[in-house]
Amino acid sequence: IDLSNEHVLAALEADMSAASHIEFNVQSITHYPAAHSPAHAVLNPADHSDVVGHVAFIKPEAVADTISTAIAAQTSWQQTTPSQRAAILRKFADTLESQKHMALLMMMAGREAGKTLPNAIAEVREAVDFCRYYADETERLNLSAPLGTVVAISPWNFPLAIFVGEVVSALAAGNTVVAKPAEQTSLIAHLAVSWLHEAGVPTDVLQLVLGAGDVGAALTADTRINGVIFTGSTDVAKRINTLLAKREDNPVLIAETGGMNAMIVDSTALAEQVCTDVLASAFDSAGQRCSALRILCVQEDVADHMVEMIKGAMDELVVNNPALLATDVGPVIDKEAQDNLNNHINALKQIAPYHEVAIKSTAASSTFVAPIMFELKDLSQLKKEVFGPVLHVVRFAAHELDDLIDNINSKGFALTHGIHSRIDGTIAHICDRIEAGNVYINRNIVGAVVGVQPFGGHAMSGTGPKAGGPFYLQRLSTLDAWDLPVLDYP
Ligand code: TXE
Repeated sequence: IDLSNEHVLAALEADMSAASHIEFNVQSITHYPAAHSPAHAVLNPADHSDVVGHVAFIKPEAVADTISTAIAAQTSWQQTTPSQRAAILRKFADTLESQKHMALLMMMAGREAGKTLPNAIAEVREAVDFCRYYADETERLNLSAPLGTVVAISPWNFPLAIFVGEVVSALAAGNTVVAKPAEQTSLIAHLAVSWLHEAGVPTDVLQLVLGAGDVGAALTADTRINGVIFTGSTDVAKRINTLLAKREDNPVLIAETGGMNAMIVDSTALAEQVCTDVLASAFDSAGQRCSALRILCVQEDVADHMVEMIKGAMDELVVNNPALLATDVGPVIDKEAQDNLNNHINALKQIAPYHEVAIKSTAASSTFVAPIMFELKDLSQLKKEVFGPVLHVVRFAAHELDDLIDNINSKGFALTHGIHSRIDGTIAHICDRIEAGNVYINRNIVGAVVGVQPFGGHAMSGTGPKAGGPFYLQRLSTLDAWDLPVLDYP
């Protein structure tokens, strides 16, 4: 969708506002509708007076039946050809892209997850890209030896893209799937699964179970499952890993978890470019991306200038209801996230200078957190992963570069980092020493660019293989890597 085209924008706004008054009432999509708790209301994080819908969670003791259903469906799904499965995924991708469906998804990403309009579009686009990429991949690899039944557990911060990416990768490889989206974003996941069924995935091949961590725990504890695809916190990934490691049959775990991502800026960097990239990397999606920038390291001779420039740019950020076109930063997902962030922010305010953005929203009840930049003495003042619009700046002298990199590495995460420099030698040196899945050079830090730039980390950030890359589907099948055609990947 071209946001610079007035006609397209007007049509989209009309579609979105027509959809914005709908209340969605959903429960899991399984063969066992009775085993649900009473429904609870889903509130728009930007304005709690907007009730988006009602969701009934499945009872944890009922999930064993969904696994039995998925196992019973394995044979028929396994007998489909890669091209038949690919055709279904492409049909689903076309559905997502049609204006009516896209407007509904964007409205839902805004009302349920607090996404701004550009973020909501990016979300739909990424989901579409995952479908088409994994459709192509299953045909290229001619995949016909799936793991069996895979559980897909996803987070709320990319409630459509990550959810769809996990589900369609497992389906493309020929697995039957039980999908559990984050408890905060059941509604958008429900839309996606309904449309996957309409596109041709049988309802027992893909089931949707709605619930919180106890439901995820029950699914992953079922010893009949053959694999888990998980995106979320490092703590939960460790728990799932412990469960699966107890089994002798080696179930597969693909986990994508957190990060403490840094950008190193030396004195040769282009200040304006750094400023633009820092704002996009740290505050886009209200900082709720595993790849978001948390630590900005600026060489001391340019630090004053750079920090002043970033403060000026921060003052231009519009923090408001994401339904408004002018909004740059929306709310954080819920009260718990807001409280966690406020605890971190209030503690740091006691010991470090800061610059904070004003919130424009006037909603009586909402979960906004003002974007904030702290100037830290050193990295020891930042103890854990922070998941929101909080940027931490440290200064370094040229001779301290290696110590700085060691300090960043010692945090234990290895997801995404950035470098801004005009010296090739410096860039190569940092790339050599820094631990990361992806390093972004002289640009903003982003996540996956499906099929072009696979995404994922190691150490506390994940297990690999990288999402949207050529080895992902292999991990979801039982074929050995060397049985498969090799792609000449750039
Ligand atoms: O995670 P949680 P959240 C990371 C990000 C941050 C976190 C935010 O760094 O730490 O995700 O998401 C289910 N057994 N990334 O707070 O709590 C839960 O219901 C099984 C990294 O939602 O881990 C939800 O569906 N499942 C990233 C899912 O796990 C359990 C991209 C995630 O919840 C469970 C996005 C249990 N015991 C976010 N407990 C990347 N690296 O790509 C909870 N769940």
